[in-house]
Amino acid sequence: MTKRVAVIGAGPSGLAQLRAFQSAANNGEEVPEVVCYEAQSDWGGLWNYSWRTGVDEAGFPNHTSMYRYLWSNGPKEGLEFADYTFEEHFGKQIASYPPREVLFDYIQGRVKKAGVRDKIRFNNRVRDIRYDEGSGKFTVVSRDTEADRETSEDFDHVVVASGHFSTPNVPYYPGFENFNGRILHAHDFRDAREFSNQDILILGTSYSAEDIGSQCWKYGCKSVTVAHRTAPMGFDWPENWKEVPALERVNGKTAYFIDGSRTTVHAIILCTGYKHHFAFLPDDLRLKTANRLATADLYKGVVWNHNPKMFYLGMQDQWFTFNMFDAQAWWVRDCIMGKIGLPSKEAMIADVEERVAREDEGETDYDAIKYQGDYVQELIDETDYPSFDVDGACEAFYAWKKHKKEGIMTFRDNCYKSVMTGSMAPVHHTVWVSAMDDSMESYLEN
Ligand code: FAD
Ligand code: NA7
Repeated sequence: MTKRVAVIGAGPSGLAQLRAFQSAANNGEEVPEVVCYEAQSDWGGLWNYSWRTGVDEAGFPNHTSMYRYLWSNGPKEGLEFADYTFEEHFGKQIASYPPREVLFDYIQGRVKKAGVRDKIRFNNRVRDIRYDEGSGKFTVVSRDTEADRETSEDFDHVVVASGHFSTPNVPYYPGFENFNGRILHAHDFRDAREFSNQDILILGTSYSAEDIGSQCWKYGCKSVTVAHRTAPMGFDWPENWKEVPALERVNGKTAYFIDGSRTTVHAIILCTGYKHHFAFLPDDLRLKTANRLATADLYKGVVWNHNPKMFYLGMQDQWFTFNMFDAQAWWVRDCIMGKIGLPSKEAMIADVEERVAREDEGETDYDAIKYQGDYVQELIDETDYPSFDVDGACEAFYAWKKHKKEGIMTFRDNCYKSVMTGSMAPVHHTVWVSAMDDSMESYLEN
């Protein structure tokens, strides 16, 4: 009997899993039957933009956290697929920080070429997964939201690729209930123009805070105030941008900070991160982890220690993205196909402990980038995923960090060399602060 594998989600991680199996089939190997469940009507995960906030067409939580005018927050040279380069997709080398639509197109190009769309059941939201010790199988219950019908099928393996930047972490601060303005989480932010001529307060100091603040500034908000809980971001911000200590409370339209200072704002944007949230999983299968590089309970960052027939992709905090998901998907494929064996449960637990300790030893972002690069390399070395210069990709990230320090509103004007093809990205035709049109057509005009 052919094994059956369920993949939950057709974002970059789930698509990597489909491509990994298709690549083995292309090489003449006998591969399991793969069924990919995707809640949305199209693939691409977060990159499949939706104007919707709140609930989707079927009444379930809307998945995407992406917004208009989003340009890649890191160089594309760090995320390029080793088996499908930007040059192959676009027929030429392109600039280093593509807008969302360009990356969405690139992600789709590879899986269209691989011909895996028929493996995906769109509009199918997985509602429940149970493991039966007796049969050794997982039962996956899904709702087809288009047909308004429930299905239930058995599988030998489950690969969870449902993402973890979708369920917002929403803190409460005293006075929020009486704030005379808009309070929203980054997950529901869609268009910076909504805040033009407004004074905005941002909570958080990570990617969303930096980028949503920059978007609002670029599209004409009056001022940006960013409150930090731990430490300021410390970039060389424009003059109408300030960083202040943690928020204490709000009253009316006034925000009060713990150093006694205050400011009046029209809107508060909570860039306070996301939760690993798996509404469709019972406790014995459900990953509970902080957003970090060494996730809890996952051997090699992918195998669920408590039931190694189950896998998770892309659950780490991310410097590397698309090619890391590939490295994981190829490794999981080989594990499912019996080409890679698993050690004892004790050894798998020890593996996680070692990864956590090693991550904790690192002190800087550079250490974290190298740590994740080494992880990608480790997985690639154990499969036939095309080898690439991972240290070279780390170099692109180091240069990116330096360019951000030099100018937070200019770093996207830099270009880097592809570690896949060796060619240098062209300088984009318009500097990022002046580029208001984020369409693919405009971006490819170089
Ligand atoms: P996702 O992209 O989240 O895809 C998960 C998929 O699973 C979705 O299609 C969803 O509908 C589906 N799904 C979820 N639950 C179910 C269910 N129960 N049943 C069926 N289907 C389900 N990365 C970069 O490399 N560069 C960037 O510039 C960048 N910018 C980002 C900006 C924002 C605002 C955010 C939030 C993230 C950004 N990322 C960026 C990181 C992003 O996490 C990855 O690029 C990538 O999208 C992760 O892929 P994924 O497949 O793991 O998850
Ligand atoms: P992150 O990277 O998880 O960062 C979350 C931020 O939110 C971080 O600065 C936290 O501060 C801050 N935070 C969390 N809880 C609170 C409370 N209660 N009050 C104030 N501040 C808080 O999430 P992002 O959304 O920025 O990035 C996620 C992905 O989206 C990323 O991969 C990007 O590519 C896009 P702390 O430092 O813990 O004090």
